[in-house]
Formats: sequence, structure tokens, C-alpha cells
Amino acid sequence: MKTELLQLCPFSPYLEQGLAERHTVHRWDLIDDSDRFLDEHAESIRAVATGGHIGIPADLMARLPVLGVVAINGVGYDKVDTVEARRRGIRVGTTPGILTDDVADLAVGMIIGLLRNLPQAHAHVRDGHWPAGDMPLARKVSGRHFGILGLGNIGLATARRLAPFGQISYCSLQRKDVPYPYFASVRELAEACDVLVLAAAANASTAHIINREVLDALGPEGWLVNVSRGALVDEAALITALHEGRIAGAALDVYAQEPHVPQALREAPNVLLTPHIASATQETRRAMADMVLANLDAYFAGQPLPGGVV
Ligand code: 8YV
Repeated sequence: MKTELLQLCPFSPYLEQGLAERHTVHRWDLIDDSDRFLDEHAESIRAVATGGHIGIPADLMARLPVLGVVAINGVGYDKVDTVEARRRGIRVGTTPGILTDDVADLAVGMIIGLLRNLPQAHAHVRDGHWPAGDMPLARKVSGRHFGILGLGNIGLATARRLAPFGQISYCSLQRKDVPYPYFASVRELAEACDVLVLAAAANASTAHIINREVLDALGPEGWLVNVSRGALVDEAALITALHEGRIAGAALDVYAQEPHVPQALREAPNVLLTPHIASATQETRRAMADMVLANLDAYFAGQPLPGGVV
């Protein structure tokens, strides 16, 4: 008999097919009466498959008594209570390494898109405005000083891509063996750099690390780029800073309450906004799917998870 798995969000057809071949899949995001569903199925759900941006709500985990594994289609496990998972012996698996290149690629693309006004340039041609006049001049990318917050795999891959464009500095929990200047404080990094790129994991020590003070240190000639998690940024402070011109602009792929983006942020000047697409390429999502399935297969075979974090 197939094991019962709870799927918390939509996945690619490839991953959904792989899950359905192995498990009896229940779609949590499509269930109307969640209490009734849990009354009927909670005692048999042994696996959860979810996205990094969702993890598993603590109250749902608490209601699944035989849950043994949470397989995340992503690298972030900030939305899983890992202390409780460890206490209950629940394994947690992610897709480490696989999406590093895509996220770093997007960070570079967003920096160029933001400073060179690429969305506006595209609209200028597509909407037929060009014959009426040229666009306002944009800002130069090369020669900038790029500050990276978080020098894990993604931060390092971003730094390596940006190094040919200008100077790199970073702020991380620990100093790394890299040829870039280290800043112990994100405020000082923001003060020194032109473009501050967020690539750190979300946790208690990075929650709202980008606050009013850091934004003011970045200043009216500084840009913020976020490809990690919305939780790192005090979004209200960012919105105010953008509307008041206290920073030059922001390129954001992640938000505090996805998929809801406050209207004041959507209408802010000098923003480039994307809907959490950093790992969303066909190639990477397929490789991530294989790792999700490998984590589940390993768990049910009694083996260590290849992408295990708990
Ligand atoms: C995914 C992510 O968009 O890896 C992560 O932590 O946030 C993203 O790559 C998300 O997990 C999609 O399921």
C-alpha cells in the first residue's frame, strides 16, 4: 500500500507525478474543511512535501502524530520548527546546492534591471513611446561597490558574478577565506557600499536586520536587492524610505507576506519586483524535484536523507 503524503503547495507536473507514483497524495492547499480532513487522515500522514517559502505551520505539524519526514522543494527551512522536528524525530530534507546558480544569476539580473531601468525601457518600446522621445538616463552598474549580506553558497556565487563589475565587500556571521573586505556590522557595510544584496538565511538573528537605520546608512545613492527572505527586511521602513527617496531603489524577489505585496510597495518609485522566481527555471526546478523525491525515497528506505538538515 502507498504511504500517505500531504502536499502543501502546487509543484511542477514532473514533481507532482513523481510524488503520485510513490504516495497517496493529499493536496492541503485545495482542502476546504481542514479540520474534517485531519480528523480522517491525520493518523496516516507520514510525509509532507512543501516549498521553502511555506515550510510547515507549527500547528499543522502538531496535528500530524505519525509524521516522519518534511521534504522541502527549496533550500530555506526557516518556516519549519527544526527544534520541534528534532524532538519528535521528524526528518527534514532540502535541495542544497541545486539552486545556487539560479539565485545568484537573478541577483545580478535584478541589479542591472534596476539600475538600467530595463522594465521601463522594455515598456517604452513595446508601448510605442519611443517616437515621442528618449527615456530618462539610467544609472551605471560597472564600478559600483557591492555589499553582500550572508556569504553562504548563494552569497558567494553572487559575489563571484559581481566581482568583474566592481568592488565586493561582505558581512557574514563569520569571516570567510575570501579576497573581499569583511564588515562585522551590516550598518557599516550599507554605509560603505552602493548596492546591498541580501543573501542570508532567515532566522532570529537576521529578522528585520534591514531596518530604518541600515536603510539610512545605505542612503539616497544606495540600492537594496533581496533574493533571500522577506523576513530580513522591515518592509514598512523600506516602503517609507523608498517613498521619501532616502534610498535610491530596491529590487525584491521576496516579501514579508507572500504572495501579498503591500500596495504602497507596489506603487513605490524605483522598484523592480518579481514574484519569488529566483529558483524558478525549468532546469533547476527539475533537479530540485529529483532531490525532493530522493529525500522521500531515502526516508522510506530507512536511509539518511541526501539533502537532510534535521
Ligand atoms: C523556492 C526558496 O521558490 O529555496 C528556497 O528556499 O524559497 C525557493 O527556491 C520555493 O521553495 C519554491 O517551492
